[in-house]
Amino acid sequence: MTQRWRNRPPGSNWGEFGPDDQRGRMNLVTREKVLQGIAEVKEGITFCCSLPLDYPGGQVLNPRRAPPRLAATSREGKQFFCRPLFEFNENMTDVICDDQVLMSLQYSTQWDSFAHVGSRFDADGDGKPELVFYNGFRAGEDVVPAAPKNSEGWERFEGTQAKALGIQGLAEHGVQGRGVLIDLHHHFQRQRKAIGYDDLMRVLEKDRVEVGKGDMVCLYTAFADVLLEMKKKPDPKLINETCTGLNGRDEKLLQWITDSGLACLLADNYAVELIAGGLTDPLPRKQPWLPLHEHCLFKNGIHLGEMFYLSELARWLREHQRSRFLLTAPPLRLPGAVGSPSTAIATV
Ligand code: UVW
Repeated sequence: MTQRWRNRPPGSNWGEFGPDDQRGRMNLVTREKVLQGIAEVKEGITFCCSLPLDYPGGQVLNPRRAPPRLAATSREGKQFFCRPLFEFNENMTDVICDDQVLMSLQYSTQWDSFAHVGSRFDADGDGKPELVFYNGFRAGEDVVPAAPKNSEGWERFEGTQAKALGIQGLAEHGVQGRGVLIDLHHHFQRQRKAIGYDDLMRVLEKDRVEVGKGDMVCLYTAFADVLLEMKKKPDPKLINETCTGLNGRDEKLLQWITDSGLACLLADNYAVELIAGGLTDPLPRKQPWLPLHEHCLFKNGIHLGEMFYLSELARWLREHQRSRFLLTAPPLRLPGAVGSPSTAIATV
């Protein structure tokens, strides 16, 4: 079977960019779109769109994800940090620091690859659901868990591999093109509100924002400001009661995402969408916990970016009555990884 599915999920674009496609809607970020992004550079001002990667702080926002831990590399049992090379050779004047990091790749400002969220879906049409990802790539074959080791440490689940759909595909495509910012914060301030199609259309109309095919759409909600204000000690109550996110259960909104032709969707909030309820809360019928993730990552190959830092960019754009800019937001080219930090830059 060259095609890895017989059934494609309703509302999906599987196969539209080819049976083996792993780039999804980033295929729409063409040379023309890069040039359109560059044409938005008029002032030469750059904005760093990443949080410091040790934010949000602690493990309150997501108990699975731990903050970065830095350590020195070592040689002959001694750390290679502020290490004078005269210890090796009395004629050498160099002093060297080398470090390493242990962190969740999705701890802070980060991209989700299509291997991040799949679905139990009957892709081969045999009446039984499989664990599948975008374009029919399979859990266990293409996106492979670790073989657990007999250890209590970090290495217990070492060796996961997104052989397909990993984040390096996004890095190799190059995340550079025209960014369009939608300033939800200006209209809803820090209200906890799930933004549906009607809300979004009103904002686009009032702010005269147009989203074109192949644009990279950024949502500013001020959630990253709230995180920064909490100085790495996030208040568990406040983080669940503040700022907007998209309403992933609004079918009209999902259809707009499909029809707009946007290439990827990123926000300064936790999950782009507002997550309703916890993992173990009862649900009335079979449905995704993360419906926007399902629509974007699983069905339509639209990368999601989360906890980007957009505050200064949003302020500048509003002051100058603009919404477009050049966005350069590469993830790490780390083979096999599911997510990645991004030290993104917006240039106006
Ligand atoms: C979750 O697991 C909630 O994923 P994300 O960080 O993509 O929102």
